[in-house]
Amino acid sequence: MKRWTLLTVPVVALAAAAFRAPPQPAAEPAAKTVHVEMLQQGSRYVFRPAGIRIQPGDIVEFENVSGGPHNVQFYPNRIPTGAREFLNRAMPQRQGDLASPFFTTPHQKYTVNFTGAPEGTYDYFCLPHQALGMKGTIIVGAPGGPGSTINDGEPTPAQVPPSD
Ligand SMILES: [Cu+2]
Repeated sequence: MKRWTLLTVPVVALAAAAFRAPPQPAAEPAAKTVHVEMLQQGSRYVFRPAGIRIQPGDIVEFENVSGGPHNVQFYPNRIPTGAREFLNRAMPQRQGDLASPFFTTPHQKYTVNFTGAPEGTYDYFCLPHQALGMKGTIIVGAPGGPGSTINDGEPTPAQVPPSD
């Protein structure tokens, strides 16, 4: 009987230690890359999907698929507070306020890293095709601010600003 006891005690001690181990902190959700195509569909020019929802830290990758040149340009009055300064730092090779360069190379990609982005709703458009309705919405975290809201993945038509 003594032999069994000697064997059992260390096993019980190990098991107890395992139960006392502090719980692992909840893992941060891994950053993801969300792909948005810029394309021509017949006489229409679209971002597809036109509405996406991401978390701060995610990356949005735009791809010039067809119908270019396209660009990505955010509305200065339809983004969250602080987002203008953020985007003007985060957008590579800007050609102006909140404006990406024009994409002329087929399958050219343009990425915007939303690490540190203010949460809220970001509305944007393609300058060459703005009048044709080429517009999109990115919700970072929770929707908010003066931008539109996503309705079935599309900006609500009533909330799309009139073209100038
Ligand atoms: Cu376009």
